Amino acid sequence: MKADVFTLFPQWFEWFRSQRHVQNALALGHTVDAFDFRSATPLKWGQVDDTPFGGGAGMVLRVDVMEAALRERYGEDPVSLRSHRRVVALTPAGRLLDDALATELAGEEELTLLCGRYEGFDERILEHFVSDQISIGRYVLAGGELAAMVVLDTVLRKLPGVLGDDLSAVEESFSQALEGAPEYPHYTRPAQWRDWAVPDVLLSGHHARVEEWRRAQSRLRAQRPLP
Ligand code: 6GU
Repeated sequence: MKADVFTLFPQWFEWFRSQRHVQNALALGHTVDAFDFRSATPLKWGQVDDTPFGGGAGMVLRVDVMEAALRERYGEDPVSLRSHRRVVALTPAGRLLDDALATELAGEEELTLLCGRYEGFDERILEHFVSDQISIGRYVLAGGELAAMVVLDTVLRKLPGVLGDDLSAVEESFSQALEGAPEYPHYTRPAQWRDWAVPDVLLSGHHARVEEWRRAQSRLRAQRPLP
């Protein structure tokens, strides 16, 4: 996957890139590149946003600035870009990110993420340049950067070879393998700590029974969510 992030804070993504599973993805030939849309602005003084027409609080990212940044990177009219590449705007009111959406994005060869700040994007950016609007939850962050990292984190770990064991990403909470249910509980050594014992079935060496117990636990957690 070739992931491009457009942001006012490209240096934040240097930290993101240093994470182990992201490093693994990069070593496999995937890319995560951050572009500063301030560096492409056609405006004097590096301006990227402006006050909203009609008045009100905050600043709005300008459509001309976003167009210049996308044109510089892709050498084409951003209006046609979204017909052959997912161009995602991170917006609090967008489609909620879940495991199914992450799996869908992991199937893309190329991905563009646009991070807004302040009051967000000029509506014409969303209308004409963007194929998807994604939110990571119903609350407002100061900018889309952390949301972009959340999206990339969950997408990159699904790519083959990125986790130590590819099966880690198959049978986990909310996955298709568990029919969308939360994952079953895990235990490791010591088998006994204080008076807390590991469930006997996990020590039985009986694979089929372990499987059966895990499915049942997973289903139970789906019915009774954790407090
Ligand atoms: Cl994608 N962006 C911002 N600014 N806030 C958010 C969000 C995104 N998702 C939840 N809150």
